[in-house]
Amino acid sequence: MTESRTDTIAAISTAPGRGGIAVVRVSGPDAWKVAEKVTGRRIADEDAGRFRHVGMAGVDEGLMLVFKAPRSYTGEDSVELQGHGGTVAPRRVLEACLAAGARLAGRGEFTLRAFLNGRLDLSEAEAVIDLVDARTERAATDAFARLEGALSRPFERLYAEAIDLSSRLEHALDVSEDELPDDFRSDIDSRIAALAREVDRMAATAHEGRLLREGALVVLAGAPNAGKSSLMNALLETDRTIVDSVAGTTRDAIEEGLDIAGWPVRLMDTAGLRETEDPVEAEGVNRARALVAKADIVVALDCDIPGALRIHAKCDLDGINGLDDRNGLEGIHVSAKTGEGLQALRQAIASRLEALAARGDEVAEADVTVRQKGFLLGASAALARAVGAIDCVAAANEVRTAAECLGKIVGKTYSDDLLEALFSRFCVGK
Ligand SMILES: Nc1nc2c(ncn2[C@@H]2O[C@H](COP(=O)(O)OP(=O)(O)OP(=O)(O)O)[C@@H](O)[C@H]2O)c(=O)[nH]1
Ligand SMILES: [Mg+2]
Repeated sequence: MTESRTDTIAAISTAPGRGGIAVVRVSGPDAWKVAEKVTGRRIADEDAGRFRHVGMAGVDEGLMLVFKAPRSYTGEDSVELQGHGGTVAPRRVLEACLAAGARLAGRGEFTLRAFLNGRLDLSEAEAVIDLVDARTERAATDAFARLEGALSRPFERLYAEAIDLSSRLEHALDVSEDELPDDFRSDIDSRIAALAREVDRMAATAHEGRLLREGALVVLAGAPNAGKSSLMNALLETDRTIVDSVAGTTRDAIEEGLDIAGWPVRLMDTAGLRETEDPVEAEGVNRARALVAKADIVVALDCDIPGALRIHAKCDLDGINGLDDRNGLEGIHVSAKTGEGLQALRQAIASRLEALAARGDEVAEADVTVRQKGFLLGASAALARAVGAIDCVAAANEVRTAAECLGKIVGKTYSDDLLEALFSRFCVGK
């Protein structure tokens, strides 16, 4: 972040590795000059928005797409050089751009410039990284809605209201009390309280946001040999974890990502719950208990765990070898061996996730991030203090604090630290 924000930057914007094409992006005041040197072609205003077939510094050939400020992703003059993919060709094109005067871009620096040039606000910039990171349809839909301003609009409204309240209170400080209407304070207080309710309502949407971005933690738990590892493998459709007829096979908790009805899920296989003398297994059991406590959803195999989704495993064995008396066969009947009940289990997990994410009567268009929630809570606390404040001076101070918190969400006010924390999550080239 200490780098200049007005020089010309370049980076490979496509994923590394084998691929059909790769895109080198150049942005900044000298972007066109850099591209002219690399391609040996003159760029004119009429080239903006057009592809041209070009050679690239004797190392590659491909298409050049020219953007003229402010009509580009960054809001600056930009060029995309689309050459052959792979490891070497794009790197050589990038090196040619650096030799022609560009600087290697830092993480998220193209998007940072887009923010600094007013092309998007901070909540939209966060949506960009979440869209790139999205692992499921649902997560991508949420991120795209935010990129399109689904959160920016309500945040702008809250910010504008806080600024208006703050300026009214500050105006009240400049005039004598009898110039103010009788109900001035009670009016302002009820508007502050209404704003606080709005802020709290938005903060509450962070929960679904977390489920979508980090994935829901779904923990398989039960006695040794209950069939947890087999069920994990069946849900993943791979042989991810070791299965054995010896009780106490799994010790470490094993995590794997999975898409269940569009929800990103972190599925965990755990050690069978029992008292044991073996210190390694005992540690595994402790970890399993901790995960059960932390889980968004616990899938309990033939055992009772409060709040858990109970299932009856190995149902293919029912009626064979006198096994049909196992714990009353409660819950969804599932067999890792035959696949019976797996779909019903997925559906049950999905509907629990829906319920976890639902917030009363109203479904928000998109959900706030953890960063945004922190500022919303800061604003909420300041507004609560403002309502009870002894005089207009104190109230004005608190409302100003709330406005600053809200301003940081969209980037009305920002510090280098804030930008650094946000954009360091990006990859180079975005
Ligand atoms: N018939 C049948 N056998 C199963 C099924 N699921 C698991 N088994 C068998 O039950 C035994 C234990 O399975 P695991 O998946 O290792 O059980 P676990 O709960 O992970 O056991 P620990 O890791 O020791 O706690 C193995 O011999 C599996 O082959 C099933 O759906 N049907
Ligand atoms: Mg196991």
